[in-house]
Amino acid sequence: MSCASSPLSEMGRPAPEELWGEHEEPTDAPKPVLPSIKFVKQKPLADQELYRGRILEGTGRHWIVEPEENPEELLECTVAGTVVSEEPDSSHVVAVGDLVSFVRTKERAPSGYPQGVIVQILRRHTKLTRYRRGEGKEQVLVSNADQLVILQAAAEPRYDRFLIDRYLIAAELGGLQALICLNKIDLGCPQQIREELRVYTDVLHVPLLLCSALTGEGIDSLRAVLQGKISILSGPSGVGKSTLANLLLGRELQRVGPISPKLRQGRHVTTMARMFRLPEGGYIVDTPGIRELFFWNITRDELEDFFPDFQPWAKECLYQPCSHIHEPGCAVRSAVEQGNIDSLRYDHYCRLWQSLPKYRYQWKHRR
Ligand SMILES: Nc1nc2c(ncn2[C@@H]2O[C@H](COP(=O)(O)OP(=O)(O)OP(=O)(O)O)[C@@H](O)[C@H]2O)c(=O)[nH]1
Ligand SMILES: [Zn+2]
Repeated sequence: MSCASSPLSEMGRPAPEELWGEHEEPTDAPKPVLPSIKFVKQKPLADQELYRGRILEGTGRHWIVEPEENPEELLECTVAGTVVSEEPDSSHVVAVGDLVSFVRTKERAPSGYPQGVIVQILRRHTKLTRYRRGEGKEQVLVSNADQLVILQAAAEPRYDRFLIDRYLIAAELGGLQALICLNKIDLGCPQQIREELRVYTDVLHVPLLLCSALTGEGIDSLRAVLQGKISILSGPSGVGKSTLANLLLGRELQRVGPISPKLRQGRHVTTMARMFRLPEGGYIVDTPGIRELFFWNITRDELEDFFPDFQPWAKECLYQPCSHIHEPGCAVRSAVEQGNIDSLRYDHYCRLWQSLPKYRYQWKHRR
């Protein structure tokens, strides 16, 4: 196969033989290498053309890949026995949102899609993760998204500020922009809600969007912030996630994907995220089953880093470092008493602090 015939070369990317070092280079020519590859066990499928694509959904073993060169043609892929990964510590080798290199195979999958084999996972720019208790490893739920849309409702169910605070931490940990979207505004009073959520907009500078999937209010603004971005929609059951997604996609969102039920094995299938292309550009990621809980690999000492609203006062605490829980002369607690720090945020800090281990190694033994 010549370089000229390779679709990857045409797109300015290394041809497969360059990736795997297949052909002999003149000794004075610089060796083409991919940046920061952590481990390569052997050369898999060395003489086949490599394509790039994005993982839209999967079962843990089978993955739907949207090829870069033709997003309309989806493939069902498995993962090669030996895969080049830039994320070797992650407990899931492949995650929804991953950018991958794959080779095509001749057969068609039972789903009717063409088939392929994933041979490389590119570095993840962002990740929404959950900590897997007892294993000491993170589980990547969605990678390479731009923003986390914290979906809540004005009522039925009324927004949950503890959940908002935990999602904000998850976003910060994963390098994602956070955005609070409050649906069902037809059931609430916008002024009152804006007032109650003022700490997020005015102190933490998190955008707040009020909308109603029922009346259409605020939907254009929501479309505008999603356009061209990869946005994870996350929120508790009943806030209107599916209704909003249907509205944004202009079609019924199918909660069950195309991969045959027989292949849907493994304990994480029910929590698998799915990614959908928006008509106006960008993607939304549906995250069923991961609405409530996040466990993450942080310790008590690190928690205050996720509460930037405490920072101006934390410097003034008598003891340094200060947990802001029990030490005398704590300026953070004084600021809460004087109304300078939102008291509910402080309550949530205390609840989280209690639930976190003191030392990182203790995460491994938590159940
Ligand atoms: N009043 C009002 N009701 C809404 C709105 N959006 C959705 N609903 C209703 O809220 C209920 C829950 O909506 P869903 O879209 O199923 O919510 P969900 O978040 O996907 O819930 P799960 O499927 O359990 O995850 C449905 O009865 C919707 O019709 C809204 O903007 N206003
Ligand atoms: Zn303190």
